[in-house]
Order: sequence, then structure tokens, then C-alpha cells
Amino acid sequence: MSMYNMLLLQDMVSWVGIEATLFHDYSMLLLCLIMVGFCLFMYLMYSSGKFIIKGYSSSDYLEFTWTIVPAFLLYSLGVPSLYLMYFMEGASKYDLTLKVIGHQWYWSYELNDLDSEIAFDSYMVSLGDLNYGGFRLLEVDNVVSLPFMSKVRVLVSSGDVLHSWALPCLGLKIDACPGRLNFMNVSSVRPSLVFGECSEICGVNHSFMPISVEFVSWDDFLSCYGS
Ligand SMILES: [Cu+2]
Repeated sequence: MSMYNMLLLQDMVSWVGIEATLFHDYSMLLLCLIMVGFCLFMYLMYSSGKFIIKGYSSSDYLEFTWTIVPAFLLYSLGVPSLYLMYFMEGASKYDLTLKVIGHQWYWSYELNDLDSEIAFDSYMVSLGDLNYGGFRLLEVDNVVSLPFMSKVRVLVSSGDVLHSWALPCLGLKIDACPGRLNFMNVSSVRPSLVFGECSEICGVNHSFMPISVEFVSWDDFLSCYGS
């Protein structure tokens, strides 16, 4: 989860998140190389006393270079970006479906694949009720349990206004639109407890409808929901 003085992304628990982090690191590396290369080029030109426009006008070689190099850089960014986009869409097969509905200002969840239908609301734990060591503005009264190393299809909608179900540790952000069903596949690679918040300004208590999901083994998941 996000901590004080954190500069980089959070530790990811899903393949999508890990791939997104790798793409972010790769893009930053490319950006730094371009910046360093440009500064070095300018310094060498300046220090060698050849900082003269005349020498570079009508240069076929220069025009060829400044066309090919940016094209190659864009290509090297575009290919992994497209790969990541299709990877996020995920597989069509899934083990479980979680339905998420945003309300002003809480989340309600439904699990319909078990023996009995599970439906519950998840409200933020207020500051006065927070246990010692609990995370302020992130703890909820009903944590969603999901099995790890499983493909969970998350269907997201809203009962009133726009919300967004976002869990940065999973590299996940799904808009909850009233009258519309958005979906994404969620899969955690390890047991974990992840936190998120509504990421679409939805009213006066927008900051007070956090999301908390724990990924447990199948046995713990089934015993948790009594199936
Ligand atoms: Cu909201």
C-alpha cells in the first residue's frame, strides 16, 4: 500500500500490475536516456565550438536521423503499450464473479457463484471506531475476500452517480457508471490485503468510501462465505 515518502509505484500483487510497473519503468528509462543524450549532445556541440546552425542546414543525414530515431522510440513505446492493453482485457474464462455497485457513499458487493447468494455493504470505519494500528480512511467494516491465483471477473456499476472502483496494487481502476456494466478480470498472484479508494469525485463524502480486498486461499474463501 501507499506509504509516506513513497516516490515510485506500490508493490503490485497482480500480473497486470506487474506488467504495468515494468512498462512504467521502461518508459522512464527511455525518457532519462533521451534527456541525458540530448544534454550530452548539446554540451559536446557547445564545448567543441561547433554550435553553428549553418553547419546543419540542408543536411540529409540530420533529417534522416531525426525522423528515424523518434519513429523508432515511438515504436518501442507503442508495441509494449499495445501488448499491455490487450493483456489487461484478460481471458474470457473466469472462476468467480464479483459484482460491485457504488453508492453515495459506500460500496455494495455480491457473489452469486456460491451455494447461497452473498450480498453485503462495505462502509468506511470511522476514526472513533478504528482499532489500534488500523489505517485511517482506508479500513472498512466488511472486507471483500477473494481467492488468490484465480481469475475473478469484476462487474462494476453504480446505483446513483459516477464512482470508480480503484485498487492501485492490482493496477486496476474501473469506472462505475449508473445504468452501465463495466468489467475487468482480477487475479492476485499472492495472498494479500489491498486498499483502494473511490477515484471519481462523487459528492461530499467521496473521500470516505474506501475499498478493501483480501486475497486468501480457496479453502479460507469458502469457509469465509460459509459454502
Ligand atoms: Cu464514489
